[in-house]
Amino acid sequence: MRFREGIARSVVWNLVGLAVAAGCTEVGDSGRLVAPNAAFSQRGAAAETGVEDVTPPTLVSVASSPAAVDVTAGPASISVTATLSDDVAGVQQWLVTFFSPSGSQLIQVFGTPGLASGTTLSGTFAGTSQVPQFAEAGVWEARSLSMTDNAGNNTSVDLTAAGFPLTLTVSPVYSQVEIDIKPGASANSVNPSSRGVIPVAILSSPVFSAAGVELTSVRFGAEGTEAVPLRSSLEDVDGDGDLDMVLHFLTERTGLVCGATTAFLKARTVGGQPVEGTDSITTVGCRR
Ligand SMILES: [Ca+2]
Ligand SMILES: [Ca+2]
Ligand SMILES: [Ca+2]
Repeated sequence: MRFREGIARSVVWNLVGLAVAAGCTEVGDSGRLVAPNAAFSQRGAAAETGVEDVTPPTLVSVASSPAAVDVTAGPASISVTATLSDDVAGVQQWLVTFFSPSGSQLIQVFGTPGLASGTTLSGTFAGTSQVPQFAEAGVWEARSLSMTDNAGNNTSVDLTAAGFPLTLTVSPVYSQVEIDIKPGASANSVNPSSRGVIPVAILSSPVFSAAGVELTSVRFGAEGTEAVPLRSSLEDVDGDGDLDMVLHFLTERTGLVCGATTAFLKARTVGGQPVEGTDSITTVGCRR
C-alpha cells in the first residue's frame, strides 16, 4: 500500500503544479481543475487585437459527379467537390441538397469539413453520398449550397444564380414488356371522361412471367405513373399457353386526355427489376 500512497502523493503535487501554472484559483472537490480566468483572458485577447469573424464562407466553384447514375441493381455513389474560402475562422461544414424531379425525395452531400486539399481558409472540400436503389427516376437538381464557418457564420448560395447548376440524372433501366390494353380488342378505345375501368394485360413470354410483377408497384396512364390497379387476375388472354396478368384501372385516374395516342404501364418485378410496356389507344367521346 505504501507504493500506492506514493503515486497518490505525486498526483496531488502534479495537480497543484498544473493549477499554479494555469493560474487557477481553486481545485474542486472532485479534483477537477477550475479555471474561471482562462476563458476571460481569451476573450480579452480577442478584444484587444480586434480579431473577429462575422463573414460566412464564400463559394469559388462546385461540381458533382457522376452526371448520371443507374440504380436498377443497387445504390450508387455521388460526390460533390466544392472550392470554398473563408476570411478568418475557416470552413466548418457545407451541404448540398439534391431534390428529385417531384421534390418529394432528397439526397444530401456534405463535408464537416471534408478538406481534400488546401486549408479551411482556402481549400477544396469533398463529400459523397448514396443514391438509393428505387430512387425516383429523372433529373435531380441541387438548388443551393449552404456553408458555415467555425465562428458560426452561415450562408446559402443559389447554385443556378451562382453559375453552378448541379444536376443528377437517375435512371433505372426498364426492361420492356408487352402489354395489351383491352385484351382481345384491337381498337383500344378510351373515353377520358368515363367513370369506368380500363383492363390492361401484362403478357408473359418465354423469358418473362407476368406473375412475377409486384402488384403494388404497378402504375398505368399517360406516363405510367398514374393509376394503381383496382384488381388483378392471372389468365391466358392471348391463348399462347402461359398465364398473363390482367389489371383494371379507373379511367379517371390515368391522366389520359382527349387526343392521347399511347399509354404506359410501369412496374417492378418482385426481384426489383423495373419493367415498362406501352400500347396504342384511341380516345373517344371527345368533342371535335
Ligand atoms: Ca468567416
Ligand atoms: Ca388490345
Ligand atoms: Ca399468355
